Amino acid sequence: MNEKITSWLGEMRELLAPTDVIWIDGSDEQLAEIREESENNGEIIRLNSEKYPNCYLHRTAENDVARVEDRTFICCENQSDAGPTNNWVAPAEMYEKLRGLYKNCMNGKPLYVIPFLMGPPDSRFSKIGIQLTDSRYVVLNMAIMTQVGKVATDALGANGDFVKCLHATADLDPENRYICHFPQDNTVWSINSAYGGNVLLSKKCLALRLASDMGRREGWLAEHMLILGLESPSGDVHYVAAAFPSACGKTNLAMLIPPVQFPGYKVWTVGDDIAWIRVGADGRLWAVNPEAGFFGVAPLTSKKTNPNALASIQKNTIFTNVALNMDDNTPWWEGADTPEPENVVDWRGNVWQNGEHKNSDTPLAHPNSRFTAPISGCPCRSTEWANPEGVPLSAIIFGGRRAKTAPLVYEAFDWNHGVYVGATMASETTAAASGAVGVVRRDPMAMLPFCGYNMGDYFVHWLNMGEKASQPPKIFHVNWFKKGDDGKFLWRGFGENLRVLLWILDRCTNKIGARKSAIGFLPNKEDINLDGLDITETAINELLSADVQSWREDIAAQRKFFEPFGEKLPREIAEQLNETEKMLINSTENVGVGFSGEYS
Ligand code: SAT
Ligand code: MN
Repeated sequence: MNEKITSWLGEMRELLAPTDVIWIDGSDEQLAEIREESENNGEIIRLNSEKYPNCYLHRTAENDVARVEDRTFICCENQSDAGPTNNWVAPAEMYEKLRGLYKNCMNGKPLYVIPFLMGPPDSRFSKIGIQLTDSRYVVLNMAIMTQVGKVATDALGANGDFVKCLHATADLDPENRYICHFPQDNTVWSINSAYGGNVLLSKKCLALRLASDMGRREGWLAEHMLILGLESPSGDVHYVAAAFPSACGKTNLAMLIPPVQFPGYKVWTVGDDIAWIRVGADGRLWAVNPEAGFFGVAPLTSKKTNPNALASIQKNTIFTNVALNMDDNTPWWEGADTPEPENVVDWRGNVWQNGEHKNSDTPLAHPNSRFTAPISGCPCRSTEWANPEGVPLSAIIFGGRRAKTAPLVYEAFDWNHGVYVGATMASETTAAASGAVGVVRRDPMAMLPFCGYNMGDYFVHWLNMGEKASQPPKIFHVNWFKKGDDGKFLWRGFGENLRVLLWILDRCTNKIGARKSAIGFLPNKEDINLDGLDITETAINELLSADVQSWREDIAAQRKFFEPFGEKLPREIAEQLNETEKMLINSTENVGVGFSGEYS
């Protein structure tokens, strides 16, 4: 037994006062037993065993349905190390406050101890955590999202280090809900929530907030990115990592099915949410997905939008806050393939019979309802998921939801310009976090809620990674969500996004040119394959250009966002911003952004 575990566990037992301690060994028998207990206690509902074998539904408290960014803290010694975008409290003060809340909170309940491994076994990328929790729902989710039990304890050995993760449901009091990170102690403490990213501490807490900080110290990156492999008809596979904010389509892009006009192309999913990225011996960037499952957004998942995700969630899946079709005991959500059920229980547990919900405009499934499904059940999973070396990246893509400003796709001039493009990303907010939806906010590299240290230092670290990599990937920006004057999306998205991925890879392999503009390289229209796509000339022109006026306004917003970083904002980023502004001033209003006619 690893002594560090014994002493930590002793201390935690004393604090939490559970009745019992149960080690999760990862065996099917043990997990089946926990599922049965949860079912008997009403914590999960077993779904139709024929249509959805080994699938369950769980409902959270109504006030506990998304990440809570305002209750999430980085507790390092100096506030300046957390930076202006993180909530901060000094570690001693936060520990003391939380100890009061945790004191005896597991009275009458067992404590589950979940050793978990993130990343392929025997890989320099991988990390180990141990999560303590009183929630069986958390145990069952962690067993899907990570590799739990023996595989983790074996990797840990007698002396290995691990991230100490503590979660307690307590009484779900939103006023005392805290998600706290202590980077100096490799520790996460979460209390008074039982929802997703707040409590599956492997995910945003370890794999992004703490890992980003470890990555800075150890020379690698922990990013909020999907990883996919795009296979061409000749059989070559190129890998791409893409960062979009939560609920902006990472899972859909990672599992894309090419349109019929592209026979022989195939997308392989390595990951849908998180990438750990290191410089390889060959000077390229190599990435692994540290997770073993998907925690995806259910609404709008259908045969049309994402058949691979749909296939992945037919078995061994936990659904959270979706609706329940009472007639056949199956899950349902807005945007599903089947029509709204006549007799249905909504995500809150309210029953609607004989079609009576059809007169209501409240959604049946929560907009942030989720599925937790193992990657092993995904028809397009990449065999490279388990490769201890990871996969080499040809391109990095940033993107967000922007109704107006950003074009469908553009390419950064070089690595440093790409870091500036990532640092100035913005997106309309979604239901994945509590708070207003649809408001544009700046979200650098889609990491605003997940960077565990000062984002100014984070930009420096990104710039340094480009220096260390002699063959860094090219950097791009995409926006699937641009709207026309009629308020409708200009681009169909989903499978059609392959057309953009192919343009990106053609740029990476230097097959085609592009137009140089103030914001980056824009595609020549003829280089994006639009075969069989029903799209007007006006729409495509609109998609492939950017409006100078709204970019100038965006520059002002970028400056405002960077202000609080003060000295921490790297000079390179400030210079890129000034340079872009200058080029925009020289651009004429009518021709879009600086169509200088230059080619690259
Ligand atoms: O709830 S999670 O943080 O895991 C999902 C997300 O916001 O990306
Ligand atoms: Mn995410």
